[in-house]
Amino acid sequence: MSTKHKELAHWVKECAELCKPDKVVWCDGSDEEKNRLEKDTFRTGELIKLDQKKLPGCVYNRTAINDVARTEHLTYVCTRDKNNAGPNNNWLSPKDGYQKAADIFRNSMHDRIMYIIPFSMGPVGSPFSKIGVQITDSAYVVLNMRIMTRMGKAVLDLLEKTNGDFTRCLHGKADLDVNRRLILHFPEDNTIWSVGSGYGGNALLGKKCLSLRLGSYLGQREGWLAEHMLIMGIEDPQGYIGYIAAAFPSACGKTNLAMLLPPEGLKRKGYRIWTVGDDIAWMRIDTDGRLWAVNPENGLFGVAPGTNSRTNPNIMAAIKKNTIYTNVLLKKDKTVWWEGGDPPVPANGIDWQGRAWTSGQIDENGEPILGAHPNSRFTVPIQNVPSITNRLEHHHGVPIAAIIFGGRRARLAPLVYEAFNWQHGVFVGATMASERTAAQVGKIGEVRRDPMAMLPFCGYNMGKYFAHWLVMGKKMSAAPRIFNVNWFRKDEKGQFLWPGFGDNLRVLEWIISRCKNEVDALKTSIGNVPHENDIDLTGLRLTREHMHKLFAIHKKDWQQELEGIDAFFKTFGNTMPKEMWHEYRTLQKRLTA
Ligand code: OXD
Ligand code: MN
Repeated sequence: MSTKHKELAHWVKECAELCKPDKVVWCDGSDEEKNRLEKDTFRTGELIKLDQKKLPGCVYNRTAINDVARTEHLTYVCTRDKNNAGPNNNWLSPKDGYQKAADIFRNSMHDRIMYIIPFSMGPVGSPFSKIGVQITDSAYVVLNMRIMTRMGKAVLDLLEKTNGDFTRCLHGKADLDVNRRLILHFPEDNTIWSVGSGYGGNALLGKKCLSLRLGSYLGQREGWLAEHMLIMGIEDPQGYIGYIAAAFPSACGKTNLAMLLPPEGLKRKGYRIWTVGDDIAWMRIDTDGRLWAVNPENGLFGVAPGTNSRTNPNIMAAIKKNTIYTNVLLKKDKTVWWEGGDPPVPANGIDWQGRAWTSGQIDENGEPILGAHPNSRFTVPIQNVPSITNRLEHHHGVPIAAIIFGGRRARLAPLVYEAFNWQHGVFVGATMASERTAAQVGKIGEVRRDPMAMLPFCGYNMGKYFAHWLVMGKKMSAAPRIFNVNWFRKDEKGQFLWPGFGDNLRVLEWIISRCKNEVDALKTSIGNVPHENDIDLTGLRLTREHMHKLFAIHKKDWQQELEGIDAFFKTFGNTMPKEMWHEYRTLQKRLTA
């Protein structure tokens, strides 16, 4: 197989001349291809076949030990003008970027196969979808792209038929050396180069690189939004489905929320949840003045630790077949386990680093030795999820009633509050902050500002990104309402105050009622909060005092927060829209009133 698409053929030739693979293979997406790739990787040991009776179609992978998470310090936006990348991105000039990466790519694929993967983010052929072609020397990446995107012959046929444009995505593992690793975005050339890593977020270029970094850049130019958001529908017994899009920093439970099961106490109400996406939303304004969202992906790349039949029964059902497990514990019986997984804890196994592991082992510092890496993952087709929407292939997507922002804040933010209007909502999103998790390299627990959960993913100057959000709001006659939630508030003893998981539906119920104008709210200095009995707590044993703690607004803490926001906003200089400073000052006033 090759291609009639002249530009594509030319680009592939150029990349082959740079990387010098043994062989070029065009991926068609067929089952035959999948079987062949799996066989090859079983032979080389890159993948391990799991027990096909217990886990049909499932395979296991271990990454290099130094290659287990996104490496934000090695991720760059390469624009001609540095200001366009903004203070939120590492920057290299396109010339330097290409040169540095080319030095690593050069001859890096000798004795390797170069795979060519045509893929579509969004339904194939939809005017809202974007086509990319990823080149990679990793069969593991091909197998992941099969799950995460729509890929293969249908996409290439379309590209040839329309002689269309495509994002050039060049990926190579090179020597997996962290000192020779770069993840580069060239938005002005519609190009992504990633070298030296095989980890999902760095290597599956349709996800963070195309759908968010290049996507946000394109969204600003073309008048839409590419966001780090889950999309879900909440259907009430009358059949009304309220769709929400929600942004949380990495590893804050987006996947769990997107497919939650109603808690016992709310079962009588007969809600059903429909999962549309767990990580990325592309949103456009339609002729009805509302915001409509599609999930451009076709699979989930979820964090395994902490996932179990209580926290997420839907995903536990989904990952029983056709799933790729990465860096989890491999059990003797060729099944898998991870910390916080379903019991029983296995007595032994092989850990994510390939070492013999026994439960209860501790290291020289007395810390438990983990069987699974904290950022170990499963890659699973979205169609496996029992709660999957039937709207996945609608190019139009679903109408969004509410946008939700959230983070991990042990003290500050109440369980839920609603912004006064769109502009205030943009401020709420712009001031999001969270404690760092294992999905990013760095110190776990440290608070970092992460506006709209897009700090690592906004492909251009974030000051301009906030301005774009403001413009989008002005264009809508029926804009979604904006809320903030915090499932992670703790008491004096460090215990979580809110049960989370399925019980989060209680908060979503209030949010939907607000969108339908069914309940009033209480105005506070930071936003509107629920009246005391407006969150249905049936079946939960939470005292009044407990709820007060969940909703307390400590002015001192908020004043301190303002200082952090001030310093953060200032880093954007005069690209920070004046409306954001206006919201800052009015919040300051309300807090001192
Ligand atoms: C992810 C992330 O993998 O946000 O989705 O890191
Ligand atoms: Mn994510």
